[in-house]
Amino acid sequence: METKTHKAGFVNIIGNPNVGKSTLMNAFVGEKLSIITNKAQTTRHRILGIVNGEDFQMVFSDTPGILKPAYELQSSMMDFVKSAFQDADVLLYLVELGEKALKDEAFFQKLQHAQMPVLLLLNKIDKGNEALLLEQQKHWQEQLPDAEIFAISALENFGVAEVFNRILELLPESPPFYPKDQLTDKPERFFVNEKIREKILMHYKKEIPYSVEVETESFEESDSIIHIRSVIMVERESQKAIILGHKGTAIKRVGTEARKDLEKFFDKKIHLETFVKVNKNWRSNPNQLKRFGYDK
Ligand code: GDP
Ligand code: K
Ligand code: MG
Repeated sequence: METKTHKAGFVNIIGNPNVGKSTLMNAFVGEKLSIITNKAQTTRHRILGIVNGEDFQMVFSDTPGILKPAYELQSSMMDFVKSAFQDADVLLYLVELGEKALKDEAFFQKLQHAQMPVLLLLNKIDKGNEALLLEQQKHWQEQLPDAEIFAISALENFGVAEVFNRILELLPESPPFYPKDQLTDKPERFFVNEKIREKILMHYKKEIPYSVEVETESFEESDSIIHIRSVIMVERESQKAIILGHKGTAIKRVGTEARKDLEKFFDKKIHLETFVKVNKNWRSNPNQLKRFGYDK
């Protein structure tokens, strides 16, 4: 009797902030699961993106960029990165062309001693030249002799298919971990929160985006429309005024842009209401952090 084998495993993407981890995961999955901006700390959670084939399931995970934590929220973010080391069947270590080292030495030592295959992906090669690429390949080969190196552009989808094929070869034989029609581990509300946060990252300066958390209080879907109510939380009254803007114009822009993107994401008409509330020092409060899902 012929038995068909099935492969499945966890493919975890790690690296410094802003090297293109979220762009790469979205390229693999073919959906805008992770929000992307040119600012560090855009990604705060570990987000799964699942790619299903007839005889395989690849469970990608996007993680926050590696940093030395300065407050409680950032420590939780680094716990997500640590967990990504533990359950990986294949590790994708993403570096940006021109970069020389990981922002945290301890994480780099973990990489050097990793038990699973490590693919070192040199990203953003669309911005470089041949000489720089050769120099970088040499540098990383010396740093991580056991890693296989690929040159890619996540943004332009260059080299991504080659990496995908190599991962498929490396995946262990296993039944699927998730239902084969599942795309991610996060609920719908998570993507609403993230989309609103993306707009805040894009439109506000300095520490404002880092002081914000978004919580969607209700998500009610009918045949024709989704009604959503979301609260934007800041740490201080002064930040609330900035988020609202003169006559509420700033918050209105966030709401309109988020709604348009969410209509594409959910493929449905959306009615989005946003409120701004002060939640004093939530970033340093373990109970609040738990409430917002920063507990692995
Ligand atoms: P992350 O912080 O590692 O998740 O990085 P993001 O995916 O959020 O990307 C950070 C910035 O780099 C964004 O402005 C992306 O558009 C940009 N970026 C990502 N991949 C590439 C690439 O291959 N080429 C270029 N030129 N830019 C890229
Ligand atoms: K980013
Ligand atoms: Mg990211």
